[in-house]
Order: sequence, then structure tokens, then C-alpha cells
Amino acid sequence: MEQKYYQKEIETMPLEEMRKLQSEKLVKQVKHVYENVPYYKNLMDEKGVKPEDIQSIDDLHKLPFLTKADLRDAYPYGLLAKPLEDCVRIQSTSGTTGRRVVAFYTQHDIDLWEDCCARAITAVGGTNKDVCQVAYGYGLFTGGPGLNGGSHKVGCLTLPMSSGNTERQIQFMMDLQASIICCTPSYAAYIGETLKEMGYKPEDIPLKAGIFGAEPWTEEMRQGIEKTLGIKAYDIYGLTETTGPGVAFECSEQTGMHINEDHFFAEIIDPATGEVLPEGSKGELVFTSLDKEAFPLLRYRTRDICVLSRKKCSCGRTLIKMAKPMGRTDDMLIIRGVNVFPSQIETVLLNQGYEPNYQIVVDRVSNNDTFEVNVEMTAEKFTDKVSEILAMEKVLADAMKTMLGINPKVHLMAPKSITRSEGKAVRVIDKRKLI
Ligand code: DLL
Repeated sequence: MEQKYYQKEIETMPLEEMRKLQSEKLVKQVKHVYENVPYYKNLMDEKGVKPEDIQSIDDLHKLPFLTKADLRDAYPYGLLAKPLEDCVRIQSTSGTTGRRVVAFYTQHDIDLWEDCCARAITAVGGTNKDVCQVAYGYGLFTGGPGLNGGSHKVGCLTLPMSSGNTERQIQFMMDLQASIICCTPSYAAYIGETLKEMGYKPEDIPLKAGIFGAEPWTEEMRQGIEKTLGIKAYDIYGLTETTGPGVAFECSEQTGMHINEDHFFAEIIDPATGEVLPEGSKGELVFTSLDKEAFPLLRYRTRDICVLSRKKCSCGRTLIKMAKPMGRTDDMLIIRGVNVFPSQIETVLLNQGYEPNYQIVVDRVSNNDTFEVNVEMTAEKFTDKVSEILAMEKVLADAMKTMLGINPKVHLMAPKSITRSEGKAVRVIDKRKLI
């Protein structure tokens, strides 16, 4: 694919220049936050750090971390760094527990967010000749509004579908010949499944690329979606706290996501000690907003587990890359003392020819963890013979045991019996009430 960039100078900037830009922005940002956010001033005072101590990006480690707990404490206005009169938008997390995170944006913040999404769309080959169907949820969730804004900036004909109403999605896709689709990977898989049932073949589908994120998905799932929809499937990452989608995006190489590091500086830390780890280490991803005005979080602990790499990329971008997040410090299950990530289960299923329609159910009975995985049979694998079902369950349980080191009880279920998701899929039901 011929490489196109949305902001070439930034996206291909030599590292030394990028460091200079980041340093200048950080020094200004720390001063802005210290002077305008009493909550943050207190945190810095407690740690004995003054804005003068931050002279370049190399001093970043001196600053305190911010966590989700800080966001909850400071809800709703405690971390606001601009007067409300200067803010033009609020977005919020999809979190279902505790207080939601509320993020504020000035027009400048919206602009830089939409630029990040425009970089992502351009990186997958999007131009003003494309019809871009945005099937992430609109509203408080950042997915719809972020990619909608990016699509406008690129000049695509934007189809603001939001998520859900799959038959209508497909009708618009076909009638208007949508060439790019943006949604969660689980919804993309569902759209693919529905198209197949309707009798469409990959070559009948007008799409050429998809921009999928907001939840973890595996390489195997990527291959499945690419095959069913006849497209290239690209990853996109972000979180409400930093803006939304577009913090990092995938390019034609499809080997991880370039972080828009002129706006978001990334560190990897040891989640247990907070120590900053060298490039290539696996740990918790931490972001610093270098130039957001209204809600500029510094050293925000995302709880996403990830690896960074500065390996040269064939697309010509010099922006650092993050691997697909491998899970979260908080959705890593510890079952009978063993660490289990839903993505590992997904990998096993896809390798064994199943679709990523599954649910993990964990409980505790007489002080012992129970670990069950409900998996849908595909139409091709469907059988109602008990002996065959038992044999298939055993094959899956053995493969999971090899991957995880512990034995799950696998239940095969009829096709279509696990509820499909139009947004983020619910993969885990933990009944142990450990927290
Ligand atoms: O999910 C923003 C977004 C919208 C990203 C659309 C991409 C596309 P939140 O609801 O605040 O924001 O959830 C953020 O979702 O910390 C990750 O754990 C997870 N996440 C987001 N993108 C990815 C991805 C949006 N590509 C949380 N792969 C993050 C894995 C992802 N996990």
C-alpha cells in the first residue's frame, strides 16, 4: 500500500526532534496543571516535586502517578484544569462499577483528538474518496464521536451509524458502498456472521478496511474477521481518560500500534513497584497527556498490560509502537493461583476452529475455585450426539490446560446461544466476589 500520512512531519519525526517537542510540551503542561489543579498540586507537594524540577521529558519519572482511584476521588470537577466556560464537551467511560470517569475537552482538545483519529484512518488507506461507516456507539462513549471527527478531518463521507441495528448497518453498507468500517472487533465478527447468513460472500462486501478496538482481540480473531469480511483489519487503542480512540493506531505493517507520542507520552512500569521498565519489557502502560488543556492527566496508570517497541517500521512512521494489550491488571483472573487472561482462551478457541463466542464463569465452592468455559459450537461443528460433544469438550479442555496450566470444565453450547455484543463483549462472569 502506498504510504499516506495525515500529519507527515510529526508521524515521521526523528526521535531527537520528538524528544525536544515532548520536553517543551511537558514543561508547559506541568506548570499548567500545578497552577490550575489543586488536587494535582497537593500530589506533587506530597512527593516534594516542584514544576521547576521538570526541565525535560527525562524528568517525567519524578512526577507522581495518577490512578483511577484519584479520578474517582476528584469526580467530577477535581481534575479540571480549565474553567468550565472554556470546555465544549464531556465524554464518559463505559465502566459499570463505581463512579464513571468524566473527561472534559476544550475545542483544542477535540481538535487534537480528531487529528489522532484522522491519522488512524489515513494509515489504513482512508482518503476523501472513502465512505466511512462509524459503528461504534455514539453518545458518552468516545468511540463514535472520536472516529466520526477523524473521518470528517480526512474528508471521508461519514456514515454515523452508531452500534446496533445490524440489518440496517448492512443495508447502508451495501447501498452506500461503505469502504471503511469502525466498530468493536466483536461487533465486526457479528456483522460478518450476519452477512454470511444473508448469503453474502467476502467479495460481495464493499469494505476494504476496518478499524477495530475498544476491547482486547487476538491475532486469530483478526484473521477470522479479515477472511469473513474480505478486508484488512486494523487495531486502534485509546481510553476515555486520555481522549478516546486514536491514542495509538495500526499501520499497513499490522504489527502493533503507533502511539501518537507528540500528544501522549508512554511509559511501561512494573505494576507492583512502579519502577519504569526499559523498552521491550512487559508491564503496565502509563500515559502523560502532553498538550491537552481541560483534562490533562500526567502519568496515568491505564492498568493495560503491554510492551513498547521502537523497531523501525516499514510504513515510515517513527512513532513508538505498542503491542496489542495483553490484558489488564484488573481483568487478569487468578484462578487456583494461576494467572488467566481471557485472550488466552480466545487464542485456543480460534486455533481449534471455533468462533470467539465464549464466556468464562468463575466461582468459589468450598474454598476451591471452579473454572468453566462456555463455548458455542459453530454450525460446521454442530452435533447433538453426546459422545461427540464430550470428545470435543475434552479436546478443548486439554488445549486450554496446555495453554494455561490449569484444567477448565468446558461446556459446548448450541450455535447462537451466547448473546452477541454490539459494543464491548462481556467475556468473564466472576461470581467469587473477591473484591
Ligand atoms: O474504549 C476508547 C476506544 C474507542 C478505543 C474505540 C478504541 C476504539 P474506554 O471505554 O475508556 O475507551 O476503555 C478503555 O479499553 O484501557 C483498554 O483496556 C481497552 N481497549 C481500548 N482499545 C483497545 C484495544 C475506549 N485496541 C480501555 N485492544 C483501555 C485492547 C483496548 N484493549
